[in-house]
Amino acid sequence: MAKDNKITIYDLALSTGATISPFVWATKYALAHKGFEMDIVPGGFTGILERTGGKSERLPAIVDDGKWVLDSWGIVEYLDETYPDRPALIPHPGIAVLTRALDTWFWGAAVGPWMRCYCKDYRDLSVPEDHEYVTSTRENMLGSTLEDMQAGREDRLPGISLALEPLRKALYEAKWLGGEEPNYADYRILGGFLFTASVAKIPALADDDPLRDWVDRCFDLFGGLGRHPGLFPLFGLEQREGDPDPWMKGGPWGGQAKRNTGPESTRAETEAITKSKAG
Ligand SMILES: N[C@@H](CCC(=O)N[C@@H](CS)C(=O)NCC(=O)O)C(=O)O
Repeated sequence: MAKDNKITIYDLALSTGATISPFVWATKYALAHKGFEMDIVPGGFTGILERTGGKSERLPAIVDDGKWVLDSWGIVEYLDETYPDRPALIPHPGIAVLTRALDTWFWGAAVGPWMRCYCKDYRDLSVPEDHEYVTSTRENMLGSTLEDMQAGREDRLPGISLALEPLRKALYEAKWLGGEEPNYADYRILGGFLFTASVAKIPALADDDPLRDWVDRCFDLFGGLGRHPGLFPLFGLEQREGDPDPWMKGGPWGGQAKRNTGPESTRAETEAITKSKAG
């Protein structure tokens, strides 16, 4: 299988040449993690069915020495099953379960809301022949014109950023979502950040966001796979007067996150919560 160590992947890209689809991004990282080179079939939104010879109207799709595999999760399962001697994407079945849960939360908290903040840029950046298709399908999906949906995004971006606290918390304590090494949990979530970077004409996250270290390290993996010149800077969101902090600066995070190592470690919190209101 995988002649010359190459697997074909059907891309979904913008006029900048950058991949837009979070699923395709995650799949590119998955192929690189398995040590494969990619033979990339370029293209945008329209004509996927024709490009894939009627095999699929959604991407990613890969072809491994003539064998078609569809769906980002289907591809990950195929790669781990077919190439067990190469680094595992899902080293334990529990990682798939937790990654799906994390991914579902992340789409609701960030990818969907970011889509609504950048939907007009998304259409404008797509290749010209995609404009009409992207406009009509995304307006149907979002239930509004792209212009109306995107308007007022400056008021929404800080709250979306703040909602990413679970990821920050996880990455304060571990180098990767995979622990000591990255695995598909990292690539799956990273796909949403790369999607956003492909359309973010204004930054989504603050310069000093603690997630920046992980995002940068992920972008640098595999010879800088995430450093496509068509991507926009994700960091640089300015805090305007009245905006909430874009991330939880200094905590406190309470009992759920703080490790109890004895009374010394909880004294300040105990004092704060037992302080009489009148005093
Ligand atoms: N379950 C599929 C979802 C793939 C999917 O929805 N891809 C979108 C791009 S993000 C697509 O191909 N859209 C084509 C279109 O909108 O016409 C997977 O995980 O691969």
